[in-house]
Amino acid sequence: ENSRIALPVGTNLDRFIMKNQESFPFASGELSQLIRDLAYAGKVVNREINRAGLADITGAYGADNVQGEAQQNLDVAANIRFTRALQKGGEVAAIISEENEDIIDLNTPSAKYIIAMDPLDGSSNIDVNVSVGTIFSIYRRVSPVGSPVTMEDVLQPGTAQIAAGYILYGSSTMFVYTTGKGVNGFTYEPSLGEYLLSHQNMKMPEDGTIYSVNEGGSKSFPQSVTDYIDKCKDRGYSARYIGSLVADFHRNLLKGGIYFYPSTAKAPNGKLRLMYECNCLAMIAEQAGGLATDGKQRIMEIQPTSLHQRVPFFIGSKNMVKEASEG
Ligand code: AHM
Ligand code: MG
Repeated sequence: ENSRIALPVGTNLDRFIMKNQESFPFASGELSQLIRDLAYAGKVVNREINRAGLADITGAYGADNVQGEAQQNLDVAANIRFTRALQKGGEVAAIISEENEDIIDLNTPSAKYIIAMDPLDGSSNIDVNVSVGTIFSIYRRVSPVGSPVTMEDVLQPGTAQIAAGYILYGSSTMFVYTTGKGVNGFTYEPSLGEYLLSHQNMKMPEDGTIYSVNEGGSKSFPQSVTDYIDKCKDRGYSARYIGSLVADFHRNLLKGGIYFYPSTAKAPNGKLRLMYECNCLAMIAEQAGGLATDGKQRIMEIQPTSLHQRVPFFIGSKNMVKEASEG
């Protein structure tokens, strides 16, 4: 099932991509370049995050993003960094981003790929020095190359992702991605400026003892969800909630656990966005042996109808997600 070439721990990301590109589903050189562009922009964003407490770039930007949330300077900076890197790289026809209401058409009609991304998720955590992340999905456009990008190109279900990944700006910075042949994690070595292979062929434990949910909303959770939380408590599970999706997911990926954000009175469809938060992590989870649902159906099979649509989200260790989703 995992046909990747085994490479020693410490192999750098560029070499890893090069050695494995023959197993990519499509024109390999272009997808390789695209992943390198994302990784590079991640280094730049990492540098800016590390300086956030020093440089005059923290705090509210004075504008709201499309969801009406206070936008932080670093959200804007990260959005610009990634967009610019992808524009220069030339492999991407369009981007959908949490920070932009409409499709960002890069005016490169001969490019084959579409990116959905949240350039800086959990950014309200930056001012308090807590981990944040970048989330990305890569699709191949469905309309003919050379023609203008269409809504159909961007509104593809998660099952159509050809690659997905995240960057976690944590106590170490990590780049974790999949092209559909397992999940590999690279840790950033800042003095070398390189991501080094540190977590090969990551597998999520099928069971776990961690549950991650903002229980402050539990008065309006569906009954099935409060029942599940009670079961977690009866079993003495640990509650862990950072409030940064990538960080919460990453911990559960390594240790075994479940993250969920169900519907609430405040957020009737849940809070998280299907296109650039849920699908990506769902692909990583499934590639690592885990599962992701909206409480009923597999996240990756949901046909998206709008760019910023929200869904209830249950993700993590297979058996835990099954139990929480059964209702
Ligand atoms: P954001 O995209 O505005 O940063 O919101 C997403 C974040 C996730 O990282 C996190 O899991 C969730 O919102 C936390 O929400 P809450 O504060 O309601 O628990
Ligand atoms: Mg987000």
